[in-house]
Amino acid sequence: PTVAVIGLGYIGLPTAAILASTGADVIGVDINEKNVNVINEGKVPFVEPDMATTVAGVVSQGFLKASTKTPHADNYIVAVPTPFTDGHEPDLSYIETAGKQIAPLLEGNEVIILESTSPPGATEFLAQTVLSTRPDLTLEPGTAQTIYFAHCPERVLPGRIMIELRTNDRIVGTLNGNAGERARDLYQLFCEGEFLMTDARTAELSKLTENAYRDVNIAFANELSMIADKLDINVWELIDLANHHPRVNILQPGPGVGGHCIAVDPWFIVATTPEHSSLIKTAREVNDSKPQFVLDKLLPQAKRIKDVRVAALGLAFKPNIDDLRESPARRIVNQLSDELPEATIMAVEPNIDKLPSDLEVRENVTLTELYAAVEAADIVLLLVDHYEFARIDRKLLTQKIVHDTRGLWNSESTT
Ligand code: SAJ
Repeated sequence: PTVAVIGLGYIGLPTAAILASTGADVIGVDINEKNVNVINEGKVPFVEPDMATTVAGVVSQGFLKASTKTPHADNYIVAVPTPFTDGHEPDLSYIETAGKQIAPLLEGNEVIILESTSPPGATEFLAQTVLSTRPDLTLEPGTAQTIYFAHCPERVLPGRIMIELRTNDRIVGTLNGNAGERARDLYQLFCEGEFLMTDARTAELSKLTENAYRDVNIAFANELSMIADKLDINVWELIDLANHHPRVNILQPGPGVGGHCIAVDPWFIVATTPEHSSLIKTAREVNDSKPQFVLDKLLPQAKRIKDVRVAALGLAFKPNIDDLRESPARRIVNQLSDELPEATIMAVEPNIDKLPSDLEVRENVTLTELYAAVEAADIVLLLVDHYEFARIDRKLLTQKIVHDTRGLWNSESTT
């Protein structure tokens, strides 16, 4: 089959590469010319375990090509961003642009699969965008002018994408005709998981439901951490005790929720049905309030120390990755820098070798090696539970004010 994958980001590129590795003829399309060139050289623009070797292989064999121009293909996979606006409303403009790019190329009988995490109704919106540009085409199944639309949300975990693309079960939602079956046939080339067939709208909401479920559960843990702090109780011990109950399984509190999925997707449900989404909305607000809670605990102590030195351990949004998107740790370090202009803030992030631009411009923030930072610090603020931090010599932490937001050093933890 010929496949065009629109959007070569964290999902589009691994999907394009894995499809190409089955022998499918894949063209990956992206507006970022630099990334397109990098991929055509057989290299990768971001780190994901095992992806680089797959991309190098399929590019050298000619199964994967990248381009800034959308080609004609029998199958289109749309994996573009679906951000939200300042008012927490979904922004479907990238989906709209993709639809307008594809529409003029269609001949009839193509399958268009929306993979981007989307609010309910987005697959239909993509279909309407295509049809409004091409009124000669139709959703009515079985004609020579029919275009088939399906929603097939990805559910892979960053850091395990190449494995989970093969092994996860896959939800496939049909908008019209046998679109779902045709999408399934394509994904079956590489996916060994079970295929769960439904309609497009249910598929859209199921993906959002999974991430909202996790967000609500993390919010419960985060709320408990604030309650426990007020009562001078160790929240890690508290959760461990409660989790011994056979039907209780509380997640771990932290400095907030980051990444580009769990901190975003629940808002799509809230925006669609605000009158019935109070729990989901409150969970988002609880998780979003956690960075400020960490700062409110830390700042009064820091302000009492002259020329205070803070070691901020971790900038990524979760352990053992280099992804700083929507990271609460990064937000906290930025705000610390604002609130403590006289302080020295030593950021430690073993997975990057250069600070992101928002931190690099700050004079009081440096990227520092772990031991040097901890040794020099008055305050040690643990923000990400990277495995390098777990192994640190505890003796170094005595005499320091320690804020362990992840419970990594459990007994010393505060927030
Ligand atoms: N976190 C906590 N406490 C916990 C678990 C996580 O504070 O007990 C925080 C993490 O530190 C991080 C955030 O939550 O800041 C999200 O991390 P995560 O590992 O829960 O999830 P993501 O964002 O990497 O990936 C999620 C996954 N969804 C679910 O587990 C339901 C993944 O399967 C999805 O494919 C992905 O979102 C996505 O793309 O939607």
